[in-house]
Amino acid sequence: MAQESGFPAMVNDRLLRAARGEEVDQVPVWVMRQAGRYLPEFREVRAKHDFFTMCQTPSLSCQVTLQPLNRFPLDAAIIFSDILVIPQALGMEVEMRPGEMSSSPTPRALSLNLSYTYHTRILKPPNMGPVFPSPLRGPEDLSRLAPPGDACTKLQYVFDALTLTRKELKGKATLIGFSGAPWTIMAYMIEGKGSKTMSNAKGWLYKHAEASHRLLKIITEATIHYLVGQVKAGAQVLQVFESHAEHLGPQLFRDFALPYLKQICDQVKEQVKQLGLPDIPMIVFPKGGHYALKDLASLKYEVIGIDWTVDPILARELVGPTKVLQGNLDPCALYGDKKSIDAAVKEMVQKFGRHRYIANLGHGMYPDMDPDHLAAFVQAVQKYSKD
Ligand code: 1CP
Repeated sequence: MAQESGFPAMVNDRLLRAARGEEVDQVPVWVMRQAGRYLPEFREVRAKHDFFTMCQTPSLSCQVTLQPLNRFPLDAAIIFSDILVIPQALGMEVEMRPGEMSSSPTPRALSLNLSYTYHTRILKPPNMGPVFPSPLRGPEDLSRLAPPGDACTKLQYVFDALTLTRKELKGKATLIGFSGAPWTIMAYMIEGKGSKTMSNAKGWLYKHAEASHRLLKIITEATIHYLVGQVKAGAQVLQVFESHAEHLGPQLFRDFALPYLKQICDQVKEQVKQLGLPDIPMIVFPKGGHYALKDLASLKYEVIGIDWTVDPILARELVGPTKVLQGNLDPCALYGDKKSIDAAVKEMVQKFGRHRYIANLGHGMYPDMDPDHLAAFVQAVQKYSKD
């Protein structure tokens, strides 16, 4: 097995093989947000540290990245970080604040940060969300941003976390690095937080098209440096999250998302080649972007992630026979009992088929999900996907 120097030999390269379109003994599986608040051991670490301190401390990032792998036989680890480290590196302030509560916990319960049960759902863990105290208000604010070429010097902590985690994984699973896609990052920089409509950010696309492209170029340049740095540091697969594709639609996507996603894939692959490193499989995940699957299949990303709103059979028709698909169980299916999870996974695996497929949820884990139900998901994938 080809091996870059300095890292342990791969004991399990199932996900890497599947991402390259090679045959595998069983379908590889990992899930988005597999490290997070649904795990008590994560909440324990998180109670002691601020979210971005965790991202910025390689030993903590490595520790929580490995937590789900200590519980479940997953084929990949995704480095614990956030897509919003790019706006931070471009000079913007981002805080993680408690957001909407799904029930109303008492302040005391919140300060204890632990008193809820999965079965009675007396209290759900608080959702935390990113907030930019000073979002971009208009094109004139672009002058506030640091040069994209310098941004990566501030992200050495992510590279250090990747190198440490790759060593600690001991070849038992593939290490995934990631970034946000330019439109998704732009949306946060302008909205200042999550938004149902993204109307401020979309307003820019219609009112300030030229400035929107300038901003997207800045983010794209920083992201290319960042992803190449991740590969140098030990990432074996890269996922680009276009989490807010649902807000665009075919034409806006073609104008403001696709060219930048293309540039990222082409440039990262080219620069990795120039560095003499092995070609790196890349995944693009356009959440809510069912309308863009055919366009995305024209890019060089080996893997296309789909959410649960797309039927796997239709997705296969749209992307053609050679792309690898990743996804796509509705995360909320994990609220069902283990029998229903098993049945849903059986149907999912049957629809995708066993090859050119990476099993995942259609989006991330939620904080109030039962880890045992994720175990049932992983077990079912393995049960129904063996050759
Ligand atoms: O296990 C893993 O998946 C690795 C860690 C990871 C990843 C890949 C985190 C930790 N964030 C991300 C990516 C990320 N961050 C995305 C893309 C994936 C997606 O679509 O969900 C997005 C959109 C963000 C931005 C973000 N960060 C949000 C969404 C806000 C919104 O309303 O739009 C939230 C809630 C966060 C915080 C966050 N990031 C990660 C965790 C564990 C958390 C929860 C906060 C905490 O624990 O305090």
